[in-house]
Parts: sequence; structure tokens; C-alpha cells
Amino acid sequence: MKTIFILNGPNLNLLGTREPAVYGSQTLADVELLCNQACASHGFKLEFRQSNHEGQLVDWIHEAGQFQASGALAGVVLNAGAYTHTSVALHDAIKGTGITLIELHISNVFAREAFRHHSYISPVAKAVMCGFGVSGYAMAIAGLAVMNAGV
Ligand code: CA2
Repeated sequence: MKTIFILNGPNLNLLGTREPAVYGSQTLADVELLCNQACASHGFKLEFRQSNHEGQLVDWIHEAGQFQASGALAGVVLNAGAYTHTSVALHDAIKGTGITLIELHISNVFAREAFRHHSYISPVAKAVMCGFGVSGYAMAIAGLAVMNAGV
């Protein structure tokens, strides 16, 4: 059974506590539950993680790269939070590992402030999902299922 890594960046631990108009009212624990159900229905194992630290996210991408090398990775879903718009380190880590990665945003970043319109992740992502709320996580998992089936 292949594994999907779902990595969440800074401040996503605050989901459900503030800004419900932008991010909805579900907590990160609710999102993990939703991802567990989606992974189970597609026959994937789930590694669901969150960190406020850029280097930790880089380390986890490297770990996913080791899974990829051994054929055990279905893909990575990354909501890098604000690091999306700033992090050359995450860009380099994704490029260096060659992992299949879906960039995800809960909100439609293009309907928001101009500084959210640029992403360092998009050029090294296989696909980008944004604006579907937390349902986007399940949709990204379904997308990885299609990619892994080679359809
Ligand atoms: O829409 C997304 O998922 C974002 O990645 C969320 C980031 C933001 O910097 C990106 O531009 C778009 C922010 C995550 C912070 O989440 C919070 C949730 C509730 C309360 C406060 C922050």
C-alpha cells in the first residue's frame, strides 16, 4: 500500500479558530479525519503533518523523497501556507527530490492580496488546487489516485 504525505505549513494549526469566512470552520483535526477517510477509500496510507517551521517542512519533503525512491510514495499534498509565497528552500527541496506533489490552498489565493498571487511551489508542482475550501484535500487525494492509476 502506497503512502500519501499531507504536509501543512505555518498557522494551519489555527484552522477553525479564526477567519472562518476565508478558511471555513473546520479544524485541522477535522481535515485529518477527512483525509483519513479519502485515503482509506482509495487504498492509500496517510502521513498527515503540520509545522510552523520551514526547515521541518523541507525535512519532511526529503523523507517523502526516500519513500518515492523505494516505490512507496503515491504523492505529497502540500499546503505550504505563507511559505508558498516566500520559500526558495521548499522549491529546491521539491525539485531535488523529484516527488509528485500537489500544491493546495484552501482559499482562492488569486482572489486575495497580490502578494498571494506568486507561488514558489507551482513551478515544481504536478498540479495546483485552490479555492475549494478544505474539500480540496479530498479532491487532491482523488487526483493522486488517478495519477497513480496512470489514467
Ligand atoms: O488558502 C490557503 O490554504 C493558504 O495556503 C493559507 C495560508 C495563506 O498564507 C496562503 O496565502 C493561502 C495561511 C494559513 C493560515 O491559516 C489560518 C487559519 C485560521 C486562522 C488564522 C490563520
